[in-house]
Amino acid sequence: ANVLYPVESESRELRTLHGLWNFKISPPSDQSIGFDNKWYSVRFETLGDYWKMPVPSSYNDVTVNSTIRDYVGWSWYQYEFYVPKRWSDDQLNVFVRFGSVHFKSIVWLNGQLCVDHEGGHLPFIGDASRLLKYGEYNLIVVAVNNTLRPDTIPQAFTTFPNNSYKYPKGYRIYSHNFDYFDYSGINRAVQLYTTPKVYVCDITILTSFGNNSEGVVDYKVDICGKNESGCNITLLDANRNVVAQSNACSGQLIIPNAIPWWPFMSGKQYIAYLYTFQVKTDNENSDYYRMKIGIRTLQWTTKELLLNNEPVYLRGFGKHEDSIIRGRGYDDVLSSRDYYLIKWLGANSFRTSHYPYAEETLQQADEEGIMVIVEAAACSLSIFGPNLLKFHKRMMTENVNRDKNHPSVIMWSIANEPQNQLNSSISYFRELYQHVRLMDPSRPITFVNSQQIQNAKAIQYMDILTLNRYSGWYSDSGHLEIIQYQMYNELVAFTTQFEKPILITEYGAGSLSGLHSLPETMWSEDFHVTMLQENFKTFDSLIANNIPLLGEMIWNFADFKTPQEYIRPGLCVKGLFTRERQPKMAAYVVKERYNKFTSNSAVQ
Ligand code: E9O
Repeated sequence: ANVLYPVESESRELRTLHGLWNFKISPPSDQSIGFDNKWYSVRFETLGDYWKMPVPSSYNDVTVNSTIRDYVGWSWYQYEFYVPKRWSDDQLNVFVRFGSVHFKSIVWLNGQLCVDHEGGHLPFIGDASRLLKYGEYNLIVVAVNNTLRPDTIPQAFTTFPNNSYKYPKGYRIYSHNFDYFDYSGINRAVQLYTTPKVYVCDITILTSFGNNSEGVVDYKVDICGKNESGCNITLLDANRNVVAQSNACSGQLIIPNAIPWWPFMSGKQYIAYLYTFQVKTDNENSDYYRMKIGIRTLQWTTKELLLNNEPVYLRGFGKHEDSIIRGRGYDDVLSSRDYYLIKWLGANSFRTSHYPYAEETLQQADEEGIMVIVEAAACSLSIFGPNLLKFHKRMMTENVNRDKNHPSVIMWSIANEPQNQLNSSISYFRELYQHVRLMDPSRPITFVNSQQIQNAKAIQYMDILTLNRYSGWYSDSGHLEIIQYQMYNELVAFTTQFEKPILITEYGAGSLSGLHSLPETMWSEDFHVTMLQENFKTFDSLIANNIPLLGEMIWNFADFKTPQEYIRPGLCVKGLFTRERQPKMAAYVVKERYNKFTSNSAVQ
């Protein structure tokens, strides 16, 4: 798998294709127009009618046009660029790489098919070497289709209500069961990069510690290209001193007195120490590739999650990639701001609800020492079948390949809130679990469950019970007094029945920033605060009574956009922060709690 994050080096050049692309949508009623009129080789300028669209960004909220905002179908992007003549050297490969296009894409370069891919939030690569032109403009065209189906991850359903009384003929209704706005388009980096013909195309790292606290790095480097090549491997510490070396493409590095990767603990000595793993291919025209790694171990039992042999307690939340105007478009500024806020809160973790986040975000998690549960884009699956399973497996393969080397990634969540009492879902999740387990033996696997205990069936195959619970909000709305009783008893029931530890992956309340009421009522900031505090008390008594609780994650870090509906004011307002990333009252209460913890474990 050739998905290594593109980096520059002595042997590689990298450039982005960011900026204003030309953009067209097919009329909703004529989805084949772009294909029929060969938009993949026609400059939109010559057609007259087109938009300018920034890349990377979701297209939905950039314009003032509601058809574009709500668009479901084929949209078309194109961009023109020059490349340096030296890239025509036939000793080089040139790849074009998309960090994420939502959802399905077909890419043409100079009128020729380059690559296609189905599935958002994950990178894919096309070989541009033979297709590029030198000394004249190159035209790249991307056709994007954001239509989800019952057999895609995630799922959506298209129906034609055959009801002439209410709807005109051919009227289409498109619906899905998840509550986030399905931002579409070229959401992440588009990069061109070169490599030598023989090049490093994959690296797999597994770390551990020896008996004398030496670090052990088991590694495997895949070399692609025609010729066989050896490898020169060097491991550098943060001061760029060489701490280990090898001449084999796969093997083991031993680092005396290795410094472990630790999660962030405010005010403490823990550091998220990173080494640099450097590969030089051992041939005439060497390729150089460098990647940061952390040395840490991960274990799980029926009671604990252990990082470097110490129990960890997760203090965090679920997030979204979501911001005004750019939607799910990756943005360094937003991502950095979020990490400042995460650390301000004293949190040590988050879940990438409800899809894999940008690679840049995970790199920053490695650097900051934030533990991440990487979740697949499988939110609210409701019907199951072989085609869906096949798709889901492929998504997991791509996801694990992409993220397997991050020390920050401590768990795979293969789905969020699926129906899981159905027989079809039970065999589905057992098989999916096995698929991921074979690829990655080193991390716990779960899916997030929102069902009542009597309907929570497929979770029996997971390593951890990850639960979403909304006592006082979705059930017994407004009844703050019942939270402790319900939460305590339910969590005890779950862990007793399944003999596994519990992680709360969602709880919380919606609040409108600035709305107050005393005594508390739903939607006020006051209610939000008390709701969280009632849950805090529950967690503390569970911990005090040795109930295996691995952590607490609030829904959500920040307010985020939802589809239009009458139960939400355009946003899910369960954020600790507003969508503008300013704190609500609840954020201060969480900050106070999360900073009380004196270690990475549950000790306060
Ligand atoms: C998924 C998340 O993306 N969980 C939902 C969140 C929400 O507030 C959504 O934003 O809609 C909560 C699911 C609650 C399930 C429990 C329902 C209990 C009904 C009695």
